[in-house]
Amino acid sequence: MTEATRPAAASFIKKSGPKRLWLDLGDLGDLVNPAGPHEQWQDHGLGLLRTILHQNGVMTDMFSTRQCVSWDEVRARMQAGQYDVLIMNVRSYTYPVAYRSAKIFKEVNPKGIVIAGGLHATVALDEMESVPEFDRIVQGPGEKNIVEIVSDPLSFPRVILGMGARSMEEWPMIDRTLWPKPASKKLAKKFNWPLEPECGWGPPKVATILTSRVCPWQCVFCNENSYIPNMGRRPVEMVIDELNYLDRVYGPLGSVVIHDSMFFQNPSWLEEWIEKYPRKARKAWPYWAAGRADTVRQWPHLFEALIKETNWMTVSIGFESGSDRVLKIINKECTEEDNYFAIDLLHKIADELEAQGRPAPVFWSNIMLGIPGETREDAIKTMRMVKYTRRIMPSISFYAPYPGSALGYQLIAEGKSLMSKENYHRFPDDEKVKGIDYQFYRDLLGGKYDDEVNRGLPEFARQRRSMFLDALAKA
Ligand code: B12
Ligand code: SF4
Repeated sequence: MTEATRPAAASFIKKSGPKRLWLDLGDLGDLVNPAGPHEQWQDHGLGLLRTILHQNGVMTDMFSTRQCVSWDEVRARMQAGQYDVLIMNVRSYTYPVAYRSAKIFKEVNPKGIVIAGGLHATVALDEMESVPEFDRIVQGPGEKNIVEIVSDPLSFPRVILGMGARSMEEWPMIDRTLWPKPASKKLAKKFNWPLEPECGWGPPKVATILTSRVCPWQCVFCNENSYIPNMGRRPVEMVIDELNYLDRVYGPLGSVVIHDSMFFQNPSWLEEWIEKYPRKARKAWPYWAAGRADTVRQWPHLFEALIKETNWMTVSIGFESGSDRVLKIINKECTEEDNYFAIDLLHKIADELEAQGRPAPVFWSNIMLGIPGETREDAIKTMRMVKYTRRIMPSISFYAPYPGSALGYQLIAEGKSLMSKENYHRFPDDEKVKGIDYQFYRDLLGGKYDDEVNRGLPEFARQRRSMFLDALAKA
């Protein structure tokens, strides 16, 4: 940062101390009249860091762009608060909102300081450095030095290396009342704040929770372990204690969403979960959590026990593709065979449970279309796999080249990404990569190629729906 753009320390600190705003980021109106259920999830980064700040006496106000219906409202709320410091957790998909908010903040208070941390600062530093409104940019995690950074940002250089905990055991329990509230009466009725609303994965009230931080695999569209430092998993007992606390204080809980990128890893932790969750939790609430097809095949007994004994009722698997060619392109390290093994195993378990009069688990199945290098035949095979899966909530998206991931960086460098700071992702069928025939994919999801998709499928699968446009998710 040049001296010309560096605000003088004395000019920003009021006698009463600086007034700080933590701005929760998301699309306008998502906490008023949401476009969908997933835009209502709360931000654990914000929750964790505000909890740490407040426990250390560094107070912040907070509102959310999701609580506002226009940029004028965001401006008016910033004006009314007379803030000196703006703090944000910026992910690539919230970068456009962060960028615009920082500009408005500086228009309202040119002497104010903007501190922007979060994953986007780690994966796209150049992009953030080129925006003069970001006074301090924090890369990496922040739990160990957020208090110092926010207390005295000007004593740090413009780009700061955040410090994280070695284990999630060191994280305090999030004070969920520090999360934004739903901003309309209609939404408030079913939101269950400070818990979260139902989204079709399990009954309300819903608690989202994290037990692990990083997935060790290296799929080229994701590779989060190349930019999120590894850390110890939260001990099983701490997870259960937190859920029991939430149930007692804000409950009754109906279900849980375990937001880990990869829940189904670390067999010894999972074995302890199987032993303790059904016994020590006030109720073995059904939950949503993520796994991989190859490890389901590697540890089928563990998979079955988790479903039957701990109520892992919504099994999220990133199948991504039904074609070995594409699975290789994306370095998924899973094969078509692994995918079909996992699908058949879940069918078997679900049939058994249903025969006993118990609810059957379903797949939340992540599927990507439009990966560079994918042929029409590959995409048709993928839709064939989707139709074959009997108990499925498909979540299909057009591949999006996020910075941080190997394939994302490559396509950005080649000038093929269509994602920009004005529009990282807005609508599910936004076109994200140059040279992809999106019309073919829309036709495929619209059922135009159903005859080809049906080829070789058993009768039960042929009879299933051929239109999947409604399953297209934001990515
Ligand atoms: C839970 C989750 C979701 C949830 C909820 C999101 C939410 N509201 O929080 C849902 C399911 C909705 C979701 C959806 C999507 N997600 Co998501 N999601 C995650 C996940 C698994 C965990 C996020 C989390 O809570 N982390 C834990 C908290 C504590 O970490 P954190 O927020 O990063 O904060 C830490 C640091 O960044 C830092 N920090 C943050 N802010 C600040 C500020 C200051 C001042 C300082 C000092 C430090 C600091 O300190 C914090 C503590 O260490 C991450 C992967 C991951 N392991 O993080 C992906 C991830 C964030 N998602 C990602 C993506 C791409 C998406 C989607 C676009 C679709 C998709 N491909 O998955 C959608 C779009 C969402 C939308 N709202 O439009 C990417 C983002 C990539 C990027 N470059 O930003 C990630 C990294 C996964 C991946 N590898 O692809 N997601
Ligand atoms: S896509 Fe899934 S398995 Fe692959 S690296 Fe990301 S979280 Fe891990």
